Amino acid sequence: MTASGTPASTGPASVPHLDVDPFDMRFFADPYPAHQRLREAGPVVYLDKWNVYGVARYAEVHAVLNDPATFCSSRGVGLSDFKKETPWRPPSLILEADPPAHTRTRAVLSKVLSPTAMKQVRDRFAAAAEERVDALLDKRSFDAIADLAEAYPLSIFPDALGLKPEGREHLIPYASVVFNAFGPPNELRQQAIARSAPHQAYVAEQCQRDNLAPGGFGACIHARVDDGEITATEAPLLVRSLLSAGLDTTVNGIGAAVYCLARFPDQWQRLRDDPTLARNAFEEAVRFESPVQTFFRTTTREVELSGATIGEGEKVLMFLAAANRDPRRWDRPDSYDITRRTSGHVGFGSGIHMCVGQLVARLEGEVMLTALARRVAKIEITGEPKRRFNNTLRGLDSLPVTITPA
Ligand code: OVV
Repeated sequence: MTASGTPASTGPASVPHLDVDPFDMRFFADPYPAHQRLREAGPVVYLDKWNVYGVARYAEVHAVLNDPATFCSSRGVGLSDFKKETPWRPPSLILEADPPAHTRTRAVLSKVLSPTAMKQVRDRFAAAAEERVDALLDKRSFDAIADLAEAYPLSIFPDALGLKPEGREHLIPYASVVFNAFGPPNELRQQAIARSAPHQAYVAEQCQRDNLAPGGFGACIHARVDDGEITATEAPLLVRSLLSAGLDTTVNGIGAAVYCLARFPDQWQRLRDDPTLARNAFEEAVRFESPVQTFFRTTTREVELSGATIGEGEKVLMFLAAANRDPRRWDRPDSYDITRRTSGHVGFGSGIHMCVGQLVARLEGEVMLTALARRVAKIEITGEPKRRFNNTLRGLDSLPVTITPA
């Protein structure tokens, strides 16, 4: 049956067919009514626009994420099936890999971004957050995206990686290409890839061992070559993963948190009253806005999922953002509540591929929200927020605000 109740004429029977295009500008402008339709249509749906299965309920998104043998990543986590199409760039050795290949590369990045590594950078990250907030308090009125959500991660993450100062303007554009490329061959993806050459050239060069400062995350990855954990060919590609996934994601995570706190003054007041809530306020923003909206998996065999039969070699689109607001899983899912028990949200994924950089993201979010809570009395939105359109990332292009000192 289609969502309108008529029998489907093509495609798999027994699952509801929907005509929604989750990569359309109108969808991005307000995804929530469509997320509800997707969840309500059934546990598994079929999207005729792109010929893929979809899961939007928490239980099924969680189940797919936690069965990586059936729902694999090595055929790509975008719409493109690497078994049928040549990837636009050499595949990621961690994101686009399955066990056993994934296990070793994951262990390397997991160690490089470990709790111990966070201890080493914490004071620097916190001082930079305080400096940024002080500079913004001098301005009073600014763009919370360019001047805060982008400026703060740009002031710490490239240095933490060990990148040279020149060419850093390529970092966000490169990540934007990466996340657009997970989508279907729409205008966003095609334009992004068409213009990607200078960004790709920059990134490839910076991933080389000689271009990464000692002590940084990049040098730490290359150091694993010396004890034989990875090869000299693998190291630059693992550095590439940090350049791909480490910056634009936190830009949109911090942007989401500031946008939430600016829109919901009662939650801002609670954070001011108790700045130790900063880490959970950030986590709740990741649940509420889901900066990474979707990922795909590919089935390695015929599988039954919640009564639906999915054949081998099918793409399954996971709506992380819809799962994070599924009323079957969350009380008052559409409320931003900084004291909510956020654990279990899938904004960072779940299972063996769950965000390997999550401690970096949380550290950045925590220290920035702590600095804001301690120094700022009020955040007011003073102009129309503008949305940034990307096939995978959800966030704003601009958010005009005025802040008042505490
Ligand atoms: C999670 C993620 C997003 C984008 C790129 C990569 C990972 C990568 O490993 O390159």
